[in-house]
Amino acid sequence: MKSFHLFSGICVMLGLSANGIALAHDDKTMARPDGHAPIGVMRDHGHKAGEFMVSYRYGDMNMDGNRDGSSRVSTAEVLEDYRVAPTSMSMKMHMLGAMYGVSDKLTVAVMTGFADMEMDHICRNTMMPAACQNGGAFTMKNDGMKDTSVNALYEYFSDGKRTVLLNAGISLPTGSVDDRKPNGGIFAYPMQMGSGTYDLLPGISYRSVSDDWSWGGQANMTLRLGENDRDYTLGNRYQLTGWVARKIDMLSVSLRLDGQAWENVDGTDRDLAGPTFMAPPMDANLQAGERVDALIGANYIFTHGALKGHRLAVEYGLPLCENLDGPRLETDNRFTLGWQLAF
Ligand SMILES: [Cu+2]
Repeated sequence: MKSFHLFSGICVMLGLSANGIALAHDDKTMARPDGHAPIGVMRDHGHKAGEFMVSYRYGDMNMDGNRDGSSRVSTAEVLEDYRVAPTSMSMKMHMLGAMYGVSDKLTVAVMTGFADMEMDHICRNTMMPAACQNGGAFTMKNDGMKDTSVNALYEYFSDGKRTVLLNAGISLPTGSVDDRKPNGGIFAYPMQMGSGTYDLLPGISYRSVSDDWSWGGQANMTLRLGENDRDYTLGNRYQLTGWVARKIDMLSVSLRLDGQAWENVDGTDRDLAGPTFMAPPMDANLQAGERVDALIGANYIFTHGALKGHRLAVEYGLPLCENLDGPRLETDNRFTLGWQLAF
């Protein structure tokens, strides 16, 4: 549980070296596939004055098996300390975005989404709790609206090839934090839809293009303000990502490293106060973690016919390293499919 700092160095270095490559060198002409970052990256580009863009992303993230620190732990080991162990979780997300160029330098972007989550569990014995009596295994499901972000993206620097974009955003608590299970109990933190707080979203993106190549990087944070009406604050999140893309006509393929770290919950949901917990996700002190993912992606832009101007993109990623204040479910893969249209 506490081998965190040594490991964080490795994770951060992986993240930094990726960004190091990116920091070497934009293109105002968005009309190339890699004029936008890989689809898993948001708030990476601005628009010209008066230009609109709408987007849709489908995201799928799968977690399977538990991890404590950087080591795998078996379900049996989790059940030594808890009556219930999560075994897997899937999250499917539908994300909608709109962007508008207020001026050539300033773009506003609004994003919201809907998520569908499922978590499978196994019980230590089938007597307790009531949900366990059906063979010792059960599935919890929740779905709903996610938090909504409003962002101002400002082009701080551009020489036509290189661009630095600053982001100032706020996340609005449109996602619920008081969803309940069929038995009336409150869902644990990872099964809630939102943060319940207004969160600041500062960030900076860099992008550089050459004839056939482009590369970029982005750093951003989610800083929680105050406490939600369930008496807690989700941990802040920090993200550092860097990518390289190769343009082949109207297609680009990309490789990306994505480092993320998130802190523990501050406070506790008033119905999850402890001191003992039936399952790890209910413990506010077992929420933090960090992960570095490697992702491969492709962007395509249509330049002719009825679909002219439409963009399609995919990205698939696997974790290279992951360290959790566990035991917690580990992430096994993530997938994003997206569509974008500017007009
Ligand atoms: Cu856009």
